[in-house]
Amino acid sequence: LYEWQGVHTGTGNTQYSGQVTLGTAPSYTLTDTGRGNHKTYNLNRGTSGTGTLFSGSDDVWGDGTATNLETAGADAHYGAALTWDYYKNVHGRSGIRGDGVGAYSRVHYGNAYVNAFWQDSCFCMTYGDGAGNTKPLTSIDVAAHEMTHGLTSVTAKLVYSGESGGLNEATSDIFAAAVEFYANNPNDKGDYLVGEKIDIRGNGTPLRYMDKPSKDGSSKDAWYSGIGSIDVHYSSGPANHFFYLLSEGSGVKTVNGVTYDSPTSDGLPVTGIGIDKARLIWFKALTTKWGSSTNYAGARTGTVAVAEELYGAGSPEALAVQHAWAAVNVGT
Ligand code: ASN
Ligand code: ZN
Repeated sequence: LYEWQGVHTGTGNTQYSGQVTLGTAPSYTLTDTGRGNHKTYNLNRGTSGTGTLFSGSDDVWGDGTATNLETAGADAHYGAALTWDYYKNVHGRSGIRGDGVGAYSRVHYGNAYVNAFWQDSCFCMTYGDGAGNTKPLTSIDVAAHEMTHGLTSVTAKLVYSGESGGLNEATSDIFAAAVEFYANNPNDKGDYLVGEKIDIRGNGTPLRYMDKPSKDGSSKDAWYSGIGSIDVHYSSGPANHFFYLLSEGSGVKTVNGVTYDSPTSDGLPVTGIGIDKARLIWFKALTTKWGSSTNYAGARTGTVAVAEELYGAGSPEALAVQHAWAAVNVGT
């Protein structure tokens, strides 16, 4: 009885994550009925409105290549589903607003557009196809990064400039990594790299590195007075680095086949507490301690307070938070 109202699934042949199960609605559209009716639309190179909701007769979406216009839809729909599942199952938050309502995704924005973005005005995320239209920006980490901008905008509301802007960007990179680890997709295992699948630079390197942010040539490994005046995608560096150190510790370490080498600005080693605890600390600080003008010093105060609430004052976790901030020059 009522089976027709239940959660319905189709098959996605994605470009970055292999063959996956997608939440779809009969008969058939990319409408995820089990996740707040999150929908995925095809802008077909337009730049406004929603274009058309992906629909088809066979409930199989894409063929794993960018030539098939459904493929980017499958990747985006999958990334949104993983991000939904992560926030619900790990942090107990149902949807970005916590109200059980899905957002929506738009793919094939513009012509060879090399970016993806979240907009509060539509409560939606949008993906370009990349240069040459062969590498859409629809990988898991990019989807989670953009959706997390929505979360930040309804929680801490970190202003997107100055140090708060760096923390806003870092929050998106941090949960991008957390979602990727949570997904554990065999074609896209968790890592502390951002955008390693989309080849945005054309030379196979990731967009950002959390173990040593300066590897991208622009991001900063540690805080300094004046970091608030650089681009938020670079002033995010110390917070990304903090999160890596808190999760995995300093020095050389291989995780899921990727080898990291994370320095500390004070030269003292940091022992990691694991990403499962680190992600809880960042989430609780974001949602209960920080506000629109929180800066690096405030981020430290908030995360230390949260770690003490969760694990106790003087606990290894609370000490690790302090050591990891000291390691990126956010001191007492
Ligand atoms: N993809 C970029 C980001 O999410 C777009 C922007 O600069 N806001 O950070
Ligand atoms: Zn961003």
